[in-house]
Amino acid sequence: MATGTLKGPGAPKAYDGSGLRIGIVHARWNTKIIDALLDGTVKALKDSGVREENIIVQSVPGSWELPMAVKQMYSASQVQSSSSSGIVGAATDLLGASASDLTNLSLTGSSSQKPTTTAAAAAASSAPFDALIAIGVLIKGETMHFEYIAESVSHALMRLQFESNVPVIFGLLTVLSEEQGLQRAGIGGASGAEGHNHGGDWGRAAVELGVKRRGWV
Ligand code: DLZ
Repeated sequence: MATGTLKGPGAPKAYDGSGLRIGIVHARWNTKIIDALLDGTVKALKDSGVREENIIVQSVPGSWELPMAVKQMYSASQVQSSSSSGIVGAATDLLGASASDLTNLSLTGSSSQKPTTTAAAAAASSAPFDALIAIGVLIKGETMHFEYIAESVSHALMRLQFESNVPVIFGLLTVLSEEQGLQRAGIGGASGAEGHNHGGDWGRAAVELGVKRRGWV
């Protein structure tokens, strides 16, 4: 993002994310926009030093499912980290995946999830997440659907971070048109303007909050 503009979080300060473990949950609705946002988020995490094997990506059908997935993902990582003797497999989450399923899903860069091979998973940290990022794109339609989902998901994600004491980055775009969504994913639309990929801001916010959570000094 250009510095000196009115909007945005200001010139990014570089935080070292090399010791962090970050979870991303993204919805699959509005896939083209989601894919670009996910790419932007992951790139920012990597640029901040977060190791690829410590970026865990999970997907859910739509934005409505994000809060439950964030909650389950964090719980699973806690179980895994506190387990030294293989109890992990017993921690089946409400979405139908076990803790090990969730933590072994690593980078795909696309909304079609594929589990990684065990090589990356083996090298991965098993610490609880330092921050989680929830990514979704809600496009307003002709019914009240948008309002109900936007409001309840926002409240649920806010509540989750207070209850878990883990930062949950708000990567939910609530836009009035597809064009607005494309622009906020940095891939433009019919207007030709490229826009700005908000995923980059979310990745950097996760690293900043993850680092600060370890000690606000
Ligand atoms: C049903 C629906 C609609 C109409 N629109 C969106 C949307 O714009 N963005 C999104 O992420 N999800 C949408 N969904 C799906 C719901 O979030 C949810 O997945 C379903 O209602 C099933 O619970």
